[in-house]
Amino acid sequence: MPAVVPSAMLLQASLFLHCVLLTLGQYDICKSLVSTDDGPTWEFYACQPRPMLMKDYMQIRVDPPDITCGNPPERFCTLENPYLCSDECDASTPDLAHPPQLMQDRERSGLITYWQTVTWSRFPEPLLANITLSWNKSLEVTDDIEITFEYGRPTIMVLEKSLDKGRSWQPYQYYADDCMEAFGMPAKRVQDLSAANVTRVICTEQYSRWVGSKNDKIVRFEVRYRFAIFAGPKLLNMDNLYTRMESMKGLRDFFTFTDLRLRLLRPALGGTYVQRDNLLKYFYAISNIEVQARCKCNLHAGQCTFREGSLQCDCEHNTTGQDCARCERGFKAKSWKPGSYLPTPNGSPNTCEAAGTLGNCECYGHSNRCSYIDFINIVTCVSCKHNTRGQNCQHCRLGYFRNASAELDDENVCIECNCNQLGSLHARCNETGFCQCREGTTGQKCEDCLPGYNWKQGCIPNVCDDEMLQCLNGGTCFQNQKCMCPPEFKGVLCEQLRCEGEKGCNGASACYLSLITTVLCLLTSSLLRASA
Ligand SMILES: *[C@@H]1O[C@H](CO)[C@@H](O)[C@H](O)[C@H]1NC(C)=O
Ligand SMILES: *[C@@H]1O[C@H](CO)[C@@H](O)[C@H](O)[C@H]1NC(C)=O
Ligand SMILES: *[C@@H]1O[C@H](CO)[C@@H](O)[C@H](O)[C@H]1NC(C)=O
Ligand SMILES: *[C@@H]1O[C@H](CO)[C@@H](O)[C@H](O)[C@H]1NC(C)=O
Ligand SMILES: *[C@@H]1O[C@H](CO)[C@@H](O)[C@H](O)[C@H]1NC(C)=O
Ligand SMILES: *[C@@H]1O[C@H](CO)[C@@H](O)[C@H](O)[C@H]1NC(C)=O
Ligand SMILES: [Ca+2]
Repeated sequence: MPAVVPSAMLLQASLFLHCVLLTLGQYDICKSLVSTDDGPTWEFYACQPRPMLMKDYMQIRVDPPDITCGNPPERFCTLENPYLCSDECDASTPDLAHPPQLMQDRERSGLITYWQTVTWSRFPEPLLANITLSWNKSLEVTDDIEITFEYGRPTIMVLEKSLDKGRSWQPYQYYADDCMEAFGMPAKRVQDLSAANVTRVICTEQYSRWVGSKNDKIVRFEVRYRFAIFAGPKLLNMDNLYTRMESMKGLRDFFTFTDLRLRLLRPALGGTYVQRDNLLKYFYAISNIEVQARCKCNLHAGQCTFREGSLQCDCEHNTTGQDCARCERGFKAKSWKPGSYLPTPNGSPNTCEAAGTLGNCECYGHSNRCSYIDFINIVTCVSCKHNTRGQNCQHCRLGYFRNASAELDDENVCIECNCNQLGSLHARCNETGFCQCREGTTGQKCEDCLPGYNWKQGCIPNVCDDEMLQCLNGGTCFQNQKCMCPPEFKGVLCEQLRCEGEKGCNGASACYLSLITTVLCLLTSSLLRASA
């Protein structure tokens, strides 16, 4: 059957091609020169750098700093044979030292090298250590993260990640030999996740149980299983994964980080309880941390290189920045957008465009649309974003003011005035962010009261206080609005006597309230009247 042969060969050839494409990776070219009727022109595609072994670029920090063994030199034993305690850790002897960088070295000689902690001699105080891995660059993990433990895997640990270079952290996965006991979480396996809950943070018992220190040394953060939910068990259908990354909120971010942190909370115990008579067999030792990832370049770079101490995307499409997250100067006719995996297979580059390509209208990156207004013959930006307004989105909207330290094309160029509604006359503020205040009100946002005023849904003048408007004759000031007078006084500041008689208190002199003085008082008054 000669006819079959070519088609089988074709199939083989196409399979081969498929494999080549897979190893090359999709989206790996950003542009190509194509010939058209008008001569050769550039065509642009969404592109991303290849995965790399990120342990070559990571900064390791171990906390607390004195957790590394060997200073002073220390003996340790093994879980399998607790009577075999000959090994020594000594930081001052290169052959016996176990510094943190042995977690990322390449073990060319075949000799396993590892970082090791002090032993748990302070039991029952917990033996805690944090290992922080930093790249100073957003990365997208592309394969399982693998941490290799010598002498047994921890019985409790947490993997955390940061998306903002270590400013904030979130848990990535919990590990324990008993998830319920350690974290109050039911034990799950990544294999049990589905499309609906693929980004769920779980606790797993798969990598913490005692199986002997030599049998299974690896603690894994399973990326391939999670990819397989969309791309199939052999990850052949990556297009489907990429499509989901575009549409499913949080999916891309789930695989993104700038830093990782291992929180080691309890060492391997050898499958039983802690034996207090030999604490020299409890410690942590890590020989390798494998992180395969690609630089996050927002689909605007096909390469990522190590420059000036950090990984940087080699940005195309006239974008710039460590992650290609901005348009280059002079290319801000439209606002920046990440490239898109869609439509497959080449995606959309969403290139930044030179000011001028949209009918000479510069919008400083705050608008993607211009419109020609016929009767006044101008081109103007439409729907300016980032709280800007104006023909070129060059002004700030009402209620916002210009950020003096930001360029006109910065997303943060307009800052909200944030005038206090009760204290200010309106929502506008001047160029330095000062609002216009109502009477008695002060402060940049009109949120404070001048002396002699107090805040009560706006500043209202004081009736009394402890300084200028003191209550007299022993009265006390109630909430700056009322003098509480003793029974015999009245008036706003308790300045007047409250008399029982009808007329006695009209005069300037004070009258006394006894019967006799009332009589005297009446007499004096009538005398005065008579003499007048
Ligand atoms: C490890 O980091 C956590 C924060 O994620 C912190 O609360 C803890 O104190 C650190 N532990 C050590 C031993 O430094
Ligand atoms: C991190 O990367 C940024 C951007 O490339 C750079 O400006 C900064 O100096 C780097 N920081 C460190 C600690 O390397
Ligand atoms: C995820 O969803 C599947 C069913 O869709 C369920 O069996 C599994 O338990 C869920 N996993 C978690 C961690 O909630
Ligand atoms: C930047 O834009 C210019 C003009 O549109 C174009 O010729 C050039 O190829 C672009 N550069 C890149 C790296 O895309
Ligand atoms: C002003 O702009 C600078 C530069 O972009 C930015 O770092 C800062 O956060 C902005 N200020 C405010 C209050 O938004
Ligand atoms: C804004 O108002 C404040 C307070 O009235 C004033 O000190 C400042 O000079 C004003 N700034 C400008 C630019 O007018
Ligand atoms: Ca090593």
